[in-house]
Amino acid sequence: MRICGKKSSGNVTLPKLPAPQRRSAIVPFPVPHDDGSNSELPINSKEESDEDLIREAIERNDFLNKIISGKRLDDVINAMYNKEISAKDTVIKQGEKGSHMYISAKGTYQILIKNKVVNEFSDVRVFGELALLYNAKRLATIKALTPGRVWVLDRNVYQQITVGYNIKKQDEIMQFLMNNERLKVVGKEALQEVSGLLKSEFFKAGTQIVRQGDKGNKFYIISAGTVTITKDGEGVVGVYKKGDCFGELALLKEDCRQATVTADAPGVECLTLTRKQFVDHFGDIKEWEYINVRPQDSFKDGVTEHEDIDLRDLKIIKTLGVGGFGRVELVQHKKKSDLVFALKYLKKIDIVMQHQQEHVYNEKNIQMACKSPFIVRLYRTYKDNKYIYLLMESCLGGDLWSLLQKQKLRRFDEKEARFIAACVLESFDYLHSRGIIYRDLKPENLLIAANGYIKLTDFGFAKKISSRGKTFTFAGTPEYVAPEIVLNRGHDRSVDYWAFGAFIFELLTGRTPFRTDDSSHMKTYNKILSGIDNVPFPSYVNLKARHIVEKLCRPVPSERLGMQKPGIKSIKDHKWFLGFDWLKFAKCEMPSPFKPKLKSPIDTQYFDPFKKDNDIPPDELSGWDTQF
Ligand code: ISQ
Repeated sequence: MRICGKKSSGNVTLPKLPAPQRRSAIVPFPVPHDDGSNSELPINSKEESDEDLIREAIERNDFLNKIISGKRLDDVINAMYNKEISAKDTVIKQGEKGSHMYISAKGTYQILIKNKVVNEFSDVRVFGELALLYNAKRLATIKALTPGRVWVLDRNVYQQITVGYNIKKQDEIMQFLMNNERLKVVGKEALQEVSGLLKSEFFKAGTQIVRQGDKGNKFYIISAGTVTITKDGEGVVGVYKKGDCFGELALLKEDCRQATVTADAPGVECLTLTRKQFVDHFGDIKEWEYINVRPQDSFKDGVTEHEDIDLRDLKIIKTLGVGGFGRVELVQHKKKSDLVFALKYLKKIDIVMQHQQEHVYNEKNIQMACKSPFIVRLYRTYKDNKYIYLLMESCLGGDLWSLLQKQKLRRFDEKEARFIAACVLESFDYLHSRGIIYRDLKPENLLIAANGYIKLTDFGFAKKISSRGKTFTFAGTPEYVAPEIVLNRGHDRSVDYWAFGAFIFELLTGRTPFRTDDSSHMKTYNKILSGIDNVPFPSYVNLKARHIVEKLCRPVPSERLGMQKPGIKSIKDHKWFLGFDWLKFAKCEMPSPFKPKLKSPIDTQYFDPFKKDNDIPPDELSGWDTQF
């Protein structure tokens, strides 16, 4: 296969990968301090040589050196504690869920997979680091051969460090902006968007950051250090310190700088925003008051359909799918045979054991409120002692994942890919305009309806974004997660645009750009952090397609296509969609290339057969599900 990369093009063979399997999402775990509350960070004092050992081990680790640096590295070093290990101790056990990362400081350790020794080490190294991101199962056992010593970091502490740091940083920037007389008139919401656009820049002592008389196109906030302000003929007229801003007029118009601003020793760090970035995001405004953030649509409280259907009115026809917590059955009304639904049922005990109550409520509340031809309808829910049930619209054309596997070249042609991408974009438009992010885009979560249009389902990770505008829980399927999720920086709707870029790439090539063969997903996360510019594109992917993928998978969330002033319209207007009739499409009047050939309303030919589930879960009676 011919591949062309950014810097080189030529004959490159893609590495062979294992047979495709439906991909599971990471089950999100509640993040402490998501609300910004910040308890004291633990400090475990240690010798300087121990600090150096930890620092070097983290800096040598390919993944950790991307996610922990600067002040956070100091906090991590301070927080790590010492644990003595006896010979034969098991430090981590394969299959168990881990919540600690380790650094070996002394001793010899064996690595075992399925009880077989596969390797041995006595050097200083990091192990178990995936546990910092989420509740991952250990992929190997690490057992001490000799007495030893390890340094330990708890996930909760790591999350406290990263989330706390990011929230504190965001709050500090907001303070800077709100304290500015000119800026504060636009209100908190708009300034929150401004804060997301800022970049950090360092200026050496003596640098003239702006020069009197020059044309200005950048705005600055001092985040560390001081600057001296001078004016021709007047000399020094002031000194600005941390939190002070200059050049804000440059965001509204091409302005002549009124003074010269010079960095004082030992240098100054500023948060900056160019006029172009500002205009891309907010449009060309003339006065500060006119910065407006997009108003959110509200969910319409329409008539609830099928509210009167009782569980006992339904009979099971066939299993359509089996997932993490339960199954989906095709069901038919016993008396009114034209009423056919998909009934998803989830084991309550599993939901409680994995702390997923909030996510199941999100699924119910969000999906039930959605009425869009691009989203699977959820009509009502039921509960009993063992299960939660969701009564949904049936989509009997199968899922997009199966359809992708069945394609001759295991990929869609451009016209087909555009049709599918347009369906997803309409569903995102609907959700985002109501303040909801989806967070788990992948072909496995898309179903083909009888009219051949694609619909989004599985709202377990969907979330209404809080007024802070960001959420911190690790959520999503590894190949699709955006870098800010891996970095724990907090995320917003821009993660859906990143995933959308990866998804278009997958439709056109049969694989996501960040996929690797690593079952722990560490290599995938490394590839995500390395960015789309390091991903080779097959030569059959044309330049327009490549361009839209690269614009969606930008590392800086606010720079992704869809995050600027016109919002999602700028994706619809991208040249890859040139000539696409969005109006006809939105009315479902465009013929679909995927219309299934269904023989009856209960034809399940597009679904694989599944074995019966003979496991009867125990009752779960804690009462968390009163609102179901
Ligand atoms: C609707 N129709 C068919 C299959 C389904 C699977 C999950 C959710 C909804 C569904």
